Amino acid sequence: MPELKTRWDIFCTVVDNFGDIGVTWRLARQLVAEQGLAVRLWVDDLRAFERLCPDIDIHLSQQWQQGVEVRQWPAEWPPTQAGDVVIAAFACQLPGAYMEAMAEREKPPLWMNLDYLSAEDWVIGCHGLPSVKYKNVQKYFFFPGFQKGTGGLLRERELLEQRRQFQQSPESQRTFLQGLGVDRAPGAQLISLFAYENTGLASWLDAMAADSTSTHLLVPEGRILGDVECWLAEKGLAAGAVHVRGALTVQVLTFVRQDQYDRLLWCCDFNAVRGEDSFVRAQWAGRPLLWHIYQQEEDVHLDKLEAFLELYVKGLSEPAGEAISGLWRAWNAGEKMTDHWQSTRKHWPELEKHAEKWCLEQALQADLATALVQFYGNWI
Ligand code: TRH
Repeated sequence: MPELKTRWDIFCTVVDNFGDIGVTWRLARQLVAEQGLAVRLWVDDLRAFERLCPDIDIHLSQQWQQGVEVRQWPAEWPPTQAGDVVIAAFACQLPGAYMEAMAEREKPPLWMNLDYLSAEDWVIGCHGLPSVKYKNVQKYFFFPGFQKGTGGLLRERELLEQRRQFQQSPESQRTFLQGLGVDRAPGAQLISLFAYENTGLASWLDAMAADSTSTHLLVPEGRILGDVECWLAEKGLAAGAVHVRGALTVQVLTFVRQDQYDRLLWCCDFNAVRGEDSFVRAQWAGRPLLWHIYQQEEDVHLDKLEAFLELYVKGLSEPAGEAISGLWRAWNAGEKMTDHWQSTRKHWPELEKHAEKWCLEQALQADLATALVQFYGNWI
């Protein structure tokens, strides 16, 4: 008799942006491809999903994508058997009828909340602890993280090897960029920009335009575009637009597929990223980065920013650490970037080496999908 696969249900409500679906889709794919599990991904907003994965048919209530059973999370919940493992992403509330189905199982499922990523120390103490209980079903906290004792980061098994091969092949990079309509100007540094609205952008663009080195800035369509338009004094920017100001070329790209976005990051010398998933992917790119953190009430996001910086600058010389921290803090406060960018540029070779080292150190931890499977293995 063939062995029955463990069945995992992942629930995702798209609060805003792409991080919720970005993380859960990546996790679901990896659990299928690398752990051989049967995964159902319940998503309440297939339109957001479609942006990351254009193969999604937004009209279907059930479809298979890369081995993952994708289910539209309907307002009217259908009778459904609960899985062996249930993941509620980012504290989303499961349908009441599904909770009943969990409680009705002969053996209750492992129920976990996959939390937001944070580098704060308290995460280590809370990772894996029991949370609330529904009838006989116990929920557990599962925290991603950068340090030992956390659930780690999402990282596909072949990711770093694929990245290494791609970065060693100028031909692959050229072909990929050409596919996006990008012709990298010789000698220009390539920078990608994915961020929320930011009042600091104009000063950063000023600095790049006035620089002695030329820069080719690639901006996938999104929330930062309004600030780019203001700076260029050009309305209605759309994919394909290219504008040159001094040493800076600004090019707008279409929002690419999630797997292509990795390649874009791997091509660039520097990546401005945001939220959660792109932030992690930029770290796996092994290149210096700038993080625009997702703003939270009472500025709690600033503690998260500081906690990450504290870890990240370890191993950097003091001036280089101060330069990159200053840049990140200014960006997240929407402040003037000019001086911070110049200081960062001064320490470029050190920051480049450090980005690769940080990536390899992080890769020593078990990846998040493996850690989840190990957690389940220890629990049964
Ligand atoms: O979209 P985000 O701002 O998502 C945020 C964060 O996750 C935040 O923590 C959360 O609270 C909030 O959503 C609700 O940034 P993030 O996490 O980087 O997600 C973006 C996803 O989009 C990521 O999976 C990469 C993907 N992407 C593409 O697929 N193509 C693209 O062209 C770009 C720019 C991104």
